[in-house]
Formats: sequence, structure tokens, C-alpha cells
Amino acid sequence: MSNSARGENRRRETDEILERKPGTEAVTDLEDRYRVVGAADRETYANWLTPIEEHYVCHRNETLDPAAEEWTVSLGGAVDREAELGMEELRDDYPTVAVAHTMECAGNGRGYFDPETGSVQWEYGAASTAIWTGAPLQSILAHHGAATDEGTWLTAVGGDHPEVEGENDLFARSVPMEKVLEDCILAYEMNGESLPPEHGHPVRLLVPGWYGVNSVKWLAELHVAETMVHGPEWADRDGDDYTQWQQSSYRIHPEGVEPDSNATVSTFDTWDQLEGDEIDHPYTFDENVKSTIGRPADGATVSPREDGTLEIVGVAWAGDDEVTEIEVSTDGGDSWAEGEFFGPNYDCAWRLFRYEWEPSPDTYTLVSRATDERGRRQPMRISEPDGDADGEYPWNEGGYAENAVLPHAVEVTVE
Ligand SMILES: Nc1nc2c(c(=O)[nH]1)N[C@H]1C(S)=C(S)[C@@H](COP(=O)(O)O)O[C@H]1N2
Ligand SMILES: [Mo]
Repeated sequence: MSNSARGENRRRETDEILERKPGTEAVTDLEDRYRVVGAADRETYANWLTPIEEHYVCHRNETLDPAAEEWTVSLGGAVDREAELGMEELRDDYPTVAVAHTMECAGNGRGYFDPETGSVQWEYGAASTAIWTGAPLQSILAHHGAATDEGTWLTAVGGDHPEVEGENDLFARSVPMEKVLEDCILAYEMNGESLPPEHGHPVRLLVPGWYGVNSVKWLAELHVAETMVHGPEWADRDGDDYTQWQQSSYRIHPEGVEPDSNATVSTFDTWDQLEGDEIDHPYTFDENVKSTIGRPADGATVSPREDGTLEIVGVAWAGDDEVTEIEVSTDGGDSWAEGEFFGPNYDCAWRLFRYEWEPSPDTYTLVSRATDERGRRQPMRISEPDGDADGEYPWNEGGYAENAVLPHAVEVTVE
């Protein structure tokens, strides 16, 4: 396909997605390669469940919309019985489970990096929470005699292909078996409806609490092995490269670095990888602790209630760790007060928080700061490219996994 035909396709598909999601907005990519729309607006972050119409979308290749009856997921590698799993079988022969999951693109917040990085310039819009329904992978793998010992990996491959002449990278991600057995599902419904095309119809991998990239849409193949996608066998498997999206893209590294490809790693927590010695350039696995204010909206002029109070509401999450503390500042981070969590409390989904404030008329900079169960607190700002100080999130070439406080500030005027 020529570049201009591809550009036209992308715009048409993005328009179709926007028609189904009237509240959302397209976000542009410097290279104009992704189909992306961001969550509706700040109000999305004042509610626990994100309606499908407000849920962000992000993918690289064409949007598939295959007939469910004809779709199969092939299961192979270290299994006693290889299989082609059909949709009826996935629905009828396995338990049905529902999982609450805050999906966040690893590039959410990339738009705040200075200097600017390439790719989609997301600000806060690439995070959303839905209920995903499907079949537990643990049951499917047990049924087919898969080797699920510690240290093994499950690789998932999407049915989407690059549209550019000369590019041969398939969308493949490898997830450690430990996480797969814990809570991963093959999801065929989202908020009780069958998956819309742009969210991976008819079935996707769902990796609760981990960056969106791990949840492969239009799932075509599952492969059980002792390594993740790595080495010549995967870099040229019948002419296709399965390693790109695991080993090169979606790794956290300084400018100009080509990260090493690893056969396996044993540190899965993204923040542990950032702080530890095992991996030089972390993989974007579980989501870092983060929060966003949803109400009042940025730029709003607001009036307190009759009793003089005003409620600040937002969401806070920490991937598959628990978010345990939320602080709110009304002076741009100079002083902090404890907020309060309320509403639903599920593993791997954000929590609503609120803070009762008694402001006098003025203009304020509101920010929120969350801490996870292991005491890890959001850093204040993003670092310069050549090194991060304490309390800074490391600027990295791909603009991944950003969780700093100040970029998410909300300016409000109280009358
Ligand atoms: N097959 C396939 N799966 C994919 C992608 C893709 O390009 N192809 N994009 C990933 C990325 S980067 C994200 S952030 C999530 C977004 O999921 P959503 O569009 O349902 O929100 O899908 C992931 N799964
Ligand atoms: Mo993403």
C-alpha cells in the first residue's frame, strides 16, 4: 500500500471509531501511523467505569473486524495437545470470569516530555477502566497440558499486519506464566457487550493492571515456551519478525540506545526493573502508580457549594499493586493534604478519590499524588534527557510509563 493510501485508510478508520465514540478525540502521531483516540475528557476521570464510548483506543495497523464464527486462536509450543480454539468453545467450554482493569497505554503522558519524543503525543487521555469478560487462561492451558512451570512464558500474537512495504513485524507480546496463571483471560466482552472491532473483536488477551500493549487485540496465536520472543527463531519466523514489540519498542531507555534482547527475565514489576539491577532497559509490564484529577476540569471556573466546600474528584491506580494513599495539593505541590478513597475496590482497577476543599475566590493549581502498597510514590516531574534526580521520572526515548505529578496539574478559578 502506498503511504498516501495508508494515510487515507488510517483517517477513515479513525473517523469510524470517532463516530462510535462521539465524546472522544483523535490524537495525532508525528509519523501518522497509529489509529488512536483518547478518553473523552477530564470527566472520564471523575467516574469509576469508563463507558465504551469514552474508552481510549490505540493500535498500529489496520482495524480488523472478522466474523466471530470464523475466528480461531491457535495454541501451540510446549503443550500436550495443540488446538484451534473457536469462539463457541471459548464461551461454552470454560468458566466465564469478569475482570476490572484500568487499561493504560505505556505512552500515556508522553506528550509531557520535553524535549518531545516521537509517536503519539498522549497527555492524560490514554487510560480507561472497563469490565472485561472472558475465559481464564489458566483453565485453557491446563486443559491442553501446557508447560506452565515457573520461568515459562506465554506469547500472544495479533492477527493485524503492518501495511508498509518492507515491514514484517507482527504484533506479538510475551507475558510471564506467573502472571498468566494469576489473572489473565481471553476476553470477548467489554462492559457486557461483545468486543467492538477497535478493541479487538472477537477476542483479545487481557493482562489485568499491565500496560495496554500487553493486551493483544484480535488474538490469533498463543505459544507456550521457555523464553519470550527472542533470537533468530522469532526475529525471522517464516519471514515475519515477532520480536519488535517486545524487545525493541516499549522498552524504557535513554536516547540512542538499542536495548538488548533478553531470552527471559525474572523481574516483572516495571518500577522494580527501573530501580533494580537485573534489566538495563525495562519492559513495560505492570503500570506504575499514578493519579489524575477528573473534576473540576482544567481551566474551569467553579463556585463552592452553599456551605463553602468544593469537591475534588479523581482516580488513582497502581497496576496490579494496590494504591494505598492519595494526597491532594491546591497550591501546585507546595503543601499536601490527605484525600479519601471511595467507591469500587478491585485489584488492577483504579480507585476513585475525593478531597473536600474550602477555597476562597482565587486561581489555583490542583495536583494529586498517589502511593502504592509498597510505599512507592509518584515523582513530581519528568527529568531532563541526561539523567534523573531523586523525585523525577526518567525522560526516555519512547516516552513510556510516565507517572509524574506536575504534568497532570489542573488550573481552576474559584468565584
Ligand atoms: N493486535 C494488537 N493488539 C494491540 C495493539 C496493536 O497495535 N495490535 N495495540 C496495543 C496497545 S499499544 C494498547 S495501549 C492497547 C489499547 O487497547 P484499546 O484500544 O482496547 O484501549 O492495545 C494493545 N493491543
Ligand atoms: Mo499503547
